[in-house]
Amino acid sequence: MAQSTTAYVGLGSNLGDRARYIADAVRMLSEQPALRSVETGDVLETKPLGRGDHHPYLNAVARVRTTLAPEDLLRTLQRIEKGLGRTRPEKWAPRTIDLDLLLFGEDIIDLPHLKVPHPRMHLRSFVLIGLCRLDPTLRHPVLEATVRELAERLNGGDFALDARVPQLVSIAGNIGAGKTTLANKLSARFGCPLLLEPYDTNPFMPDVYAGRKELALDSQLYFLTSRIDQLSPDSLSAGQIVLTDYVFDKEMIYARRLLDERQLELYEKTYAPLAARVAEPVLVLYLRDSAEECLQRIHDRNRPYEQQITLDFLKDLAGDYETLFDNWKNCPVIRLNTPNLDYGDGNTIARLADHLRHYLSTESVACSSPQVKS
Ligand code: A4P
Ligand code: MG
Repeated sequence: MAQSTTAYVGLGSNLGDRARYIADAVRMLSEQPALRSVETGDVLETKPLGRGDHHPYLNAVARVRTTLAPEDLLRTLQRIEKGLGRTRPEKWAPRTIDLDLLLFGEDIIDLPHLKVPHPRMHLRSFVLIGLCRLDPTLRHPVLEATVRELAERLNGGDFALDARVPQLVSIAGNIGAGKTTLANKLSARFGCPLLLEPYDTNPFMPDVYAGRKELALDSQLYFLTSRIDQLSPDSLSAGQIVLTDYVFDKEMIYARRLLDERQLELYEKTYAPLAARVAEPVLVLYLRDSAEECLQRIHDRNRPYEQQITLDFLKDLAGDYETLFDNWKNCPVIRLNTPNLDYGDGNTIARLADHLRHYLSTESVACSSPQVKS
């Protein structure tokens, strides 16, 4: 008897009687002699991704057991699409039904007409949530993460890759979490520019950490203006991978912690119009570690002005970062635990870089030779 495999199919409809097309497609899947145990999760209404002017979709995910080879399963899906009136006037045109092969066992397939896992599934909550309902422990064989972990990175959002914007990857996390070390390793791996925080050149910061609160506003404005320079649309090219060892939004976190009420009021007025002009990251890497470990690293690296930093301050910052990324809607966030990262092992960095590429548009990416700007 032919061996059977568990495969997952994404269903989408945004034309005509959408619920009917989804139900008919599920019925037609169940009627295929080579497909067994067809199960579907909930049908979700979703905003049209990539083409905001289109009608909303109904999306669902189905699990099937099949004895077909992956290419034959794709042909079966295309036959069902045709039977339900699917035409292909242009890419991403409204469709009565779209059937995508999401996963085929643990197979990785890279043929011109068939890519499995589906190359955009990890960017779509409506796919990942559907998969989670069927089996949250299911693993993505390329990204080496469960569908539940992949869904958590999206915070309920759906994302499309877009080569028209800078492919800005921001590394975020507490002081001493290892952001700059990771940023250096990844930029060497990608061969792409790295924008570093101007930590050592901020003339006010040592005094602020030493308790001179009246200079906190100057210090914050110094950071703000340098970040605006680094992240202004004039400094970055469309499609180019760029790394930063900070996330711009940390500015408000630090401002709220370090400024008094009057300073904060003035800062917020300056911040709002400038913040509207900076490039948004397409991906955040959020490095997490305990406040105790971060403090230990701060002591070990022994920058004189940082030695005043207290454990309580680091705990407060850690809480602020958690809140920021619990509510983050702008792009996927990959949470990494610093203790699990072996920076010395080239393989760890190579694998991480390979995974990250799936969150970036690599279409016509102009990646220049490595360069460091601060
Ligand atoms: N192909 C390659 N790999 C696969 C695969 N794993 N499964 C080839 C299915 N087909 C695969 O597909 C184009 C070609 O991809 C086929 O010839 C096939 O050999 P298509 O279905 O003809 O065209 P499409 O639908 O425009 O492309 P695709 O890849 O299905 O698009 P997507 O990525 O599914 O995007 N917004 C919401 N809210 N919900 C949606 O479902 N879908 C799209 C379409 C856009 N926005 C959406 C949704
Ligand atoms: Mg399709």
